[in-house]
Amino acid sequence: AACGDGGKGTDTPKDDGKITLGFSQVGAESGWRTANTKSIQESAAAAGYELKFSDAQGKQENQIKALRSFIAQKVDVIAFSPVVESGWDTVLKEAKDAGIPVILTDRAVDSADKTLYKTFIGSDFVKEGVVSGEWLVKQYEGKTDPVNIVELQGTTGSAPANDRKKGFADAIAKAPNLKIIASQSGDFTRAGGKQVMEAFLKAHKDIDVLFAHNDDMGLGALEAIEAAGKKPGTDITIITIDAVKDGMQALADGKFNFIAECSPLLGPQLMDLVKKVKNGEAVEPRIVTNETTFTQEQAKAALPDRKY
Ligand code: GYE
Repeated sequence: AACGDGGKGTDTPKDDGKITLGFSQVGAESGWRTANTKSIQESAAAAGYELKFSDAQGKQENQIKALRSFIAQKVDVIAFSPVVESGWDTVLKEAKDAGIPVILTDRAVDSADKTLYKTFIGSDFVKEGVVSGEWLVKQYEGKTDPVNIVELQGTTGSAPANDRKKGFADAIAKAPNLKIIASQSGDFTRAGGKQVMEAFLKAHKDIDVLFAHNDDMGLGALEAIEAAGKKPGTDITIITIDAVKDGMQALADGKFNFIAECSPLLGPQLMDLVKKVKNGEAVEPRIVTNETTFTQEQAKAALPDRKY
């Protein structure tokens, strides 16, 4: 110990009682993600936590590296939004062995061992797909003509892509004339949505409906549809998920027809959970976000107060 420091030494990090949270984010692929990152950063600051924030740029290998670095740094709690569902058991076991509690935010993992994480906070993605499909079935109620649907899937292997696809397919199965004629990943980005929609429009002359797993891909698709000389929202019915500002604007403008909301504002609830698991308190294993749906009229009414 250096002279004059009371013999305490300076090489061990001092515990100032501040909670250190390591958070590994998916990336910055969409408006949803930007709002989610902001919510997490702002609420960590408001809670007085030290936030170690890491952006995985859409790659699972980067997330695994970030989690290992959080373990090495002995953070109090790790939270992350897993890019894809599978392949987490080994690193989650490492965190568990190090005695660091893990919270899943936004997206699920498919690990069979549920003791590898304390809780999972986020939306019910299957339900978002179901309400989207049910709305569409209702639009064609009493009609038997074939309805051709194209689908823009989210990131391959991600929980929201898997679950939204399933929920939507289950809901439209009730109307045999509603058929998905093409389905491909646009990776949750505007550029991806535009590119895949261009290919869909070239391959299929008779597209009635677009179901996009998020607003951003729908917004990208708008450009492709307009460039093909068609009117989005009229010639092609468009359903998306998220309800970020740009998506809500497109809905209010009549270019989208329906949005199932998915809330990115997980920060405040996450910070409460972080404190609880740090203190060894019991938490619910699954916390589902509250959300709604929007028609064009509802979007017009909601837009002025929309925060993101
Ligand atoms: O819907 C999409 C984002 O995991 C819920 O990821 C999230 C999804 C969201 O890129 O826009």
